[in-house]
Amino acid sequence: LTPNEPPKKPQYDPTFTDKVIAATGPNAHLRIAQVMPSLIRHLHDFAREVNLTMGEWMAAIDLINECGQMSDDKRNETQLLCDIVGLESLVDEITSKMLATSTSETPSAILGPFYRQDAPLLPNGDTIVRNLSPSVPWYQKAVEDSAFLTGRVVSGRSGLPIPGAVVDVWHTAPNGLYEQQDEGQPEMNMRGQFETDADGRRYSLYALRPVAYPIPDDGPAGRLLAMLDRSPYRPGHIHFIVSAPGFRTLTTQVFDDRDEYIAKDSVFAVKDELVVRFKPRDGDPQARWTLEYDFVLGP
Ligand code: MBD
Ligand code: FE
Repeated sequence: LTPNEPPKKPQYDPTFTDKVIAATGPNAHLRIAQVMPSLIRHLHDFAREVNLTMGEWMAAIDLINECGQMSDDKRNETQLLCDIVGLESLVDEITSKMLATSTSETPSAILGPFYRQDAPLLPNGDTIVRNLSPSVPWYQKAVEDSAFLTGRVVSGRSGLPIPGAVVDVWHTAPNGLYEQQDEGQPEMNMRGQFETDADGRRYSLYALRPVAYPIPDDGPAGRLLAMLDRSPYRPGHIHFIVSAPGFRTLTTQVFDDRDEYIAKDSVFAVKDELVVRFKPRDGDPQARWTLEYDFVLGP
């Protein structure tokens, strides 16, 4: 285009999209035959709406290929790409609204790319901070943010606490890095699983108030954020997967209300019910803060 030329409004072949959809065979898989015509229609409409050029399409192909090439068990760049356009949060909302039976259930939030299975099962009252000594660079911050986390896991239907529920928890160290991103942290640092006990029916652990941190921005997802003039930061958050036999497993996050990034999460996971307030804790040399949080599970 020369600067003053009005944008062209080409007429595209109006039968083309239907022709592609009609190519679906009679033995196509049921769900695929349901989903793909809609995907094809939206992709075609999108390309026509923005007048997508071959050069732009190829740049997108390169970007997606690069996401796949740099992904491994420590980094999932394709997932991150979906996260920054809100797709993981949207799919999480759709899934939970399809399955939820009541509004009393704790809202879900996205899993994110840093979950690790098989975090150690620890006794209630243990800590997930595995290397807290004055020699770690963020020792002082960890002392200031030391926190006791406790609560019940409750049945949404009966309102009764569930014994034997498992709370799988993980968050970053005060340097904003998950253990697998950081050579300086021991294996499974800031991760653990806790079982609600039969008597108190509570989980309890020592952790830290979470800090805001940037999602990895040295790859294609980060470049796209920069082109969008957006920040890579997420508000400080703690991840949980809460499960119990007979109940729907809850994947969620809680967000510290002190955080300035609460209103501008780069992956759009914040929900009001998941914003929590830590309270000062007296007389516990292991923690300056307490968070009490109940998880309500659906059937
Ligand atoms: C994270 O730590 C995270 O929790 C999500 C959802 C996306 C990117 C980084
Ligand atoms: Fe996270």
